Amino acid sequence: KPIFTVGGKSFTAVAINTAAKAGEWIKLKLGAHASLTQKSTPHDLVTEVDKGSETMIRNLIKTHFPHHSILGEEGVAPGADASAKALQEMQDDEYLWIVDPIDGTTNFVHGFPFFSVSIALAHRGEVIVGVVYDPNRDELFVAEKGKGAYVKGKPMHVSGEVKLSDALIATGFPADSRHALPANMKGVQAVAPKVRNIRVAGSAALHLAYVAAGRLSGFWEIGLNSWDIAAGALLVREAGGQVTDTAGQPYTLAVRHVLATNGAVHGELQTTLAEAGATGF
Ligand code: 2AM
Ligand code: CA
Ligand code: CA
Ligand code: CA
Repeated sequence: KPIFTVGGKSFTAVAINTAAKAGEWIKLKLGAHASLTQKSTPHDLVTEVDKGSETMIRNLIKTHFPHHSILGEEGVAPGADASAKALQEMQDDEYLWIVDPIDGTTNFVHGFPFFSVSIALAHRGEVIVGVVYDPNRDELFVAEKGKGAYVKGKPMHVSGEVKLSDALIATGFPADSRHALPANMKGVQAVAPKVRNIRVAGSAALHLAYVAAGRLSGFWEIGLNSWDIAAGALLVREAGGQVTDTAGQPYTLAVRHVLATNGAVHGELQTTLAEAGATGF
């Protein structure tokens, strides 16, 4: 079934095995009081487990595809500028793996069981494989471009709500909240009265996987990086949903303000964010 192969080796199989191995290891480390360091701010944390997971993922990918490029969160200096620059330098590479070794580090640190491993493979800037693994529920979300999206091997599809008033919408407050918080508050204030309810669970990649699986009608978050979004964006698209930036422009790897929905509520949610001045900061 997997289509994208080199020398008989499936990209997707490597992505799946790598995410599963890293995720199982992370779960073993949960509650083990990994040593904690601050990155850019007191809200921006990294643990030895983030770094260990990224090293494991890099080594596994390199074993199979030594000539591919790898962009991973913990391999880049903290801050949006360094992240954008690293992406810019690598985004035109033939094969680029985009890795978030733990998406939801704050949750991991607190033992709140909502975090994931996110691995995407881009071919000349276009995502062709996306895998998000939730070790707490042992749920693996997989998509290949043009081949659909799957959770635990079963096809998944976005939800059917057509009205915002029937929609369950997630958002996120990235650790860079000093800059993003005013827009976050404006967004929540405008969206909350129009939807069934809002969730803020702390892993952008897993929120996107939940949109793909039909468990959320939509998700938006501003101030993210390529590794938070790349795999999840393909999941949503291949599950029949829509992914743009918060201004409604097409998704690319450079998008930092993301809007992903079941498609039906996309326009209304985008307009609501735009009218509230909540599409960025
Ligand atoms: P992380 O856990 O991999 O850091 C939560 O709202 C989302 O924001 C998570 O996906 C989280 O990813 C991300 N995030 C955390 N700190 C961030 C920062 N300083 N800048 C941008 N995004 C961040
Ligand atoms: Ca982080
Ligand atoms: Ca992340
Ligand atoms: Ca991370």
